[in-house]
Amino acid sequence: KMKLTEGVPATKPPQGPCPALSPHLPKAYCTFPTGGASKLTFSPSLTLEEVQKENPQVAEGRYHPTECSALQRVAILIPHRNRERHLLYLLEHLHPFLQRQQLEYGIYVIHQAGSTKFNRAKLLNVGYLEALKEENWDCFIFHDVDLVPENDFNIYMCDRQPKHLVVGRNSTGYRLRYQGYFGGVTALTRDQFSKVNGFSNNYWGWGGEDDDLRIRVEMQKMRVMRPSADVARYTMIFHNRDHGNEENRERMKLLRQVSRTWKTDGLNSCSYTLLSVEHNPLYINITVDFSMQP
Ligand code: UD2
Ligand code: MN
Repeated sequence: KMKLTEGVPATKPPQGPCPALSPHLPKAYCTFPTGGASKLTFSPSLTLEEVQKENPQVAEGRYHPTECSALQRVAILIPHRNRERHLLYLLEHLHPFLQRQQLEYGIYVIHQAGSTKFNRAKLLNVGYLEALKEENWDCFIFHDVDLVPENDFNIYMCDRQPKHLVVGRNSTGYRLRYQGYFGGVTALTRDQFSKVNGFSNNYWGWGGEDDDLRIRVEMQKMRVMRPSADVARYTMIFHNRDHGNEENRERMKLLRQVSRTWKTDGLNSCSYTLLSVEHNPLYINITVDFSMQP
């Protein structure tokens, strides 16, 4: 009789891929309407140290499952200025959320220095370019700092088409704001994003940049897809319009020109002054300045 251990190497066998549906997701998805969903709470006394303690497996903003090899390597890109509280709440919820989905991921916060008008889209272009310098990420999630996902089945992976992850949020009665709405949180593969030449760099202040990206996507004959409404739910942490992010009055004009400008305005023309790249325990902080164009 052969001994069972015979021929078995002492080292661990190579890891298989993670399953299509993570075993860490709640089992009760069928128990509508609460399956996989949670009522979110935000504690005003929460500190960064506490969130760090809760996430010992995260190192320098990155994590990968140890039990299997993740199906996608995902970079989360968060445009940021002067929203420290929101960032803390988002980190608190996002790390465990992404780990339950068995993703390999890195969280990048792209911080705009100075007081020039805020430029969300350009910050996200910077995030894409800088993140690719340190890892060949498969998938990019462009993520507002103040949106926290409520349902574990809202999967932070890319698909065959660009994905819009926000159907609804608390402040708008969880309904889609309008048909072509593409704001808040979107997921595009490395190739989908480079195919559209990224975001436009020319939207200063609030509004329009998300619609511009949707037009780029449609011009490449891609189709925006969305998870179902019961899954694609977010809580937006309450805020007023920020100083330095006043409504962009040029946006309608810019939106009419996309078909003429997209090829020369985007990833291939994104110039910026990189001030620092810091590897913090829970996120990678990239600080850029847009006031002095190099
Ligand atoms: C909507 C969209 C958002 C974007 C914006 C128009 C949703 C859920 N979100 O958000 O994706 O298209 O309209 O530009 O529809 N930020 C800072 N500091 C600032 C200003 C902005 O960090 O001073 C960042 C932050 O990540 C914030 C995001 O930019 O979440 C969007 O700005 P907002 O939250 O003020 O705009 P909102 O909620 O109307
Ligand atoms: Mn917001």
